[in-house]
Amino acid sequence: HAADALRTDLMTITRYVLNEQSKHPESRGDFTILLSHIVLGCKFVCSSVNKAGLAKLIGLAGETNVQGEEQKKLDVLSNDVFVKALVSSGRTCILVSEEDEEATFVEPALRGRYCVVFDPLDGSSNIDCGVSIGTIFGVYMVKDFTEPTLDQALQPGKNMVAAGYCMYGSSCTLVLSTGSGVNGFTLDPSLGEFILTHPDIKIPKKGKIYSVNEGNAKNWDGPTAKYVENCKFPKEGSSPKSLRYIGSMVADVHRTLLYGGIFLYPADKKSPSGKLRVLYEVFPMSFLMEQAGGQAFTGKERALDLLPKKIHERSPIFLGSYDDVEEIKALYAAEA
Ligand code: AHM
Ligand code: MG
Repeated sequence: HAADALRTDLMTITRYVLNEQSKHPESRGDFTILLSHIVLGCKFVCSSVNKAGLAKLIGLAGETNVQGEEQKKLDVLSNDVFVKALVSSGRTCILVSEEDEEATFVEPALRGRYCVVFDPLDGSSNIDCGVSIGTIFGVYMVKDFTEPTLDQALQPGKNMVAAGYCMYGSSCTLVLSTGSGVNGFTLDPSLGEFILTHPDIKIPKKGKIYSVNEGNAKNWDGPTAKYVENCKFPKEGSSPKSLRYIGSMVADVHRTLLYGGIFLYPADKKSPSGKLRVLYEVFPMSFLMEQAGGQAFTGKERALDLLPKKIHERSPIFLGSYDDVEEIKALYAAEA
């Protein structure tokens, strides 16, 4: 009985990654260990996010510390947990977090061969009203980790060995790619384990949804404006697309991945490089999109080809279903 097997033969995320690794004889289990520390961070943030609305009301432990200081903000707390979990894994040498201005270089005794770039809690404007937020991460391999330097964190996205996000939504979902497809895992709160629920995610080739902050429209460039115009007033014979915009990249990208369509955070006159950060927002999401059969484009080039010069650099981004991104690429090509 297939259904019974699913209920009793649980494919946890650790088991899944161990299986994957056994295909690579050179692998020493380092990635599995690193991932289990990332997963720990996600579980912690999930539990904090779930309690966030109650913290003020019932005075959860930790709300005020012994010195009577106010509870740390959720994004700062999440960052502290991720940094400590990653350092203590003994598998990282450089960490780049949205929350920290400078990169963290791990002390020699705890160094390992991975560089992790992450946004511990993205979607800050949605925290206080209980709307979905998420964690985004990307992993690079560092050649010489005994002497880590900043440029080892400044590699193009195509060099990533893994990328993923965890969405704190109606359920807690972790989506991961280690470079051979995309898989989704859902946290079973009673077990405290992520279970494979969305094997081998493929994004529909074409979608019916576009996702963008249209409030910026007056400052858009020609191709972006034309694209969105086409979504609303398509050529005769095709129907208009639906607009969905949460304002949490993880939630907007997750929906795009599952339902198809396009997510845009374009450049505009006020922010000529857009808003989203290359290393820990644009790259991991672009990596997942390509692995799921979609595309990610900056308005000039394939997003994963970008070579960032600074750790907090921004880039415009258009990502999603293959055909939909093809359309915006054509509009930019026509203008060039
Ligand atoms: P944040 O890092 O301050 O949370 O900002 C990133 C978020 C993304 O999750 C989302 O895609 C975007 O900002 C929404 O921006 P806007 O409010 O300009 O539409
Ligand atoms: Mg962010």
